Amino acid sequence: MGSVPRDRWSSDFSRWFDWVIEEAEVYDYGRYPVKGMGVWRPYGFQIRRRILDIVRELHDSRGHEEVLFPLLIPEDLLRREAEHIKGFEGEVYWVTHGGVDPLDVKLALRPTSETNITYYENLWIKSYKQLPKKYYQIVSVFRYETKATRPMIRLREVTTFKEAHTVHDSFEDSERQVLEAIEIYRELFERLGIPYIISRRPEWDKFAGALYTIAFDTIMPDGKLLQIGTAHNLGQNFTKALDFKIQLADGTLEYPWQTSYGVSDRVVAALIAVHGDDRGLKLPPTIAPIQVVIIPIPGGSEEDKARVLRESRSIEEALKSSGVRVVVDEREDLRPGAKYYYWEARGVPVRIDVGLEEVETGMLTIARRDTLEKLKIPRGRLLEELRALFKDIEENLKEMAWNFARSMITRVDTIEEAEKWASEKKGLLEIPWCGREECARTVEEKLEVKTIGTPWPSEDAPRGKCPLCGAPAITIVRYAKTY
Ligand code: A5A
Ligand code: ZN
Repeated sequence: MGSVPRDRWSSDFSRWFDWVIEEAEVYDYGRYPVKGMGVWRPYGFQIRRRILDIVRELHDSRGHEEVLFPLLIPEDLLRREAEHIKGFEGEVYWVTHGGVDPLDVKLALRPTSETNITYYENLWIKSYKQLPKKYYQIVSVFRYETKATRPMIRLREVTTFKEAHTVHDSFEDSERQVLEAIEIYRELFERLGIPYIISRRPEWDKFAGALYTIAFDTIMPDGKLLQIGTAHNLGQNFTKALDFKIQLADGTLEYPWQTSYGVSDRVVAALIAVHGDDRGLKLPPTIAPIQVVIIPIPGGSEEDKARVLRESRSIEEALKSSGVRVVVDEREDLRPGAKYYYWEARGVPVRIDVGLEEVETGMLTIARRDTLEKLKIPRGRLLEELRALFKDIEENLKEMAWNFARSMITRVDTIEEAEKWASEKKGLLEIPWCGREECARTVEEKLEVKTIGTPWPSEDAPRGKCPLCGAPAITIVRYAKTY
């Protein structure tokens, strides 16, 4: 297993990604006259929708309620929380006119929704008895990103922004909520087979307006990290800024505590990136819009052709009625080889070749997209075998992705080793740390990496010293190049 050549996939990942989303008709990017905006094409939309089905299920089952808040936020409201606006100032798109008239109050296209959601919570929630409250919405947000924009990965219109916002009657309960958020994202990434590393972001890289940020990162094929989800404890920062108080159990009035957590289009990008190979997508069967493609192998007389086609359609019918997403590729202008190429690029997990031999022997030839292995399965046992195969493919994809991710993590104790790593290897670097920003900043500059943060949950303090200042290490700290 895992014998697929991955050269292009890993050596020129950005180009591979641009190629695969176009080849598989997932996402059209770069041809629109506005930068940072793309189009979910029908095939990509179906992948996205299946992922969102899981996202919704994970939130709904834990008492979150789906809602929809306004896209526009008046300037004074967005400016209420000082740190928040400081962080987002440079990224906000402003609506300044209604028709030809300048607006009295400029309106922001939401870069995120803490302020307008808190505004409503203040109107709706009066008492601890209504808490905890957990809302989420799946919407577009707009960020005038200044780093290089990339399809799905760094958008200016983030079209698949799931943001959850919660309210609590104590700090302890908001801490419990952060744990629930982490559990939700863990399960999401487990189900998608996307490897993840959980870190507490350093103070200087937390969400603007939060007490702290816990982030999920995955390792892309080129060794760079991609942040694929974040959970923030907002403390009372926004409730104080909006003068939102509730009555506590003891009768006193207090500002409630909040959390927020989000994922985006990046989850789809990660799914594509961590599983793919040089031939294209590899989709887990649970997500694949098409799980099985049947290729009739023509040959011989018109009569033989008709038999092959009849058998192909009959297999299709049988699978369809059992809930398998299946198509027969009956196109006459394409040879089987071209069809293989076409469906491999689209990541269809299982291919069934039906030729005259298969019709006559009742033994079907099956090809797995994940390993490119071929196997023979008797027609009579097809459904059971497929079900087992789907499970196996899903587990294998996950395992291969995790094996790669684990191979990209390096722990060292000295700065010499760290420099050696920087010149030879990619991925995630872990070093003992004294906790001082200054030391981390020095490493960032020396190695041209970003501080990813400290392990979550926190590990026992490593023995030894911060290799920069010699002070006792209080934790491990992580560095990497990032998207
Ligand atoms: N309100 C909170 C949840 C929030 O906005 N958090 S966040 O700023 O960290 O964004 C949540 C997630 O959206 C990030 O972890 C990242 O995975 C994704 N994201 C952020 N900016 C993005 C962009 N420009 N394009 C695509 N995804 C983005
Ligand atoms: Zn130090």
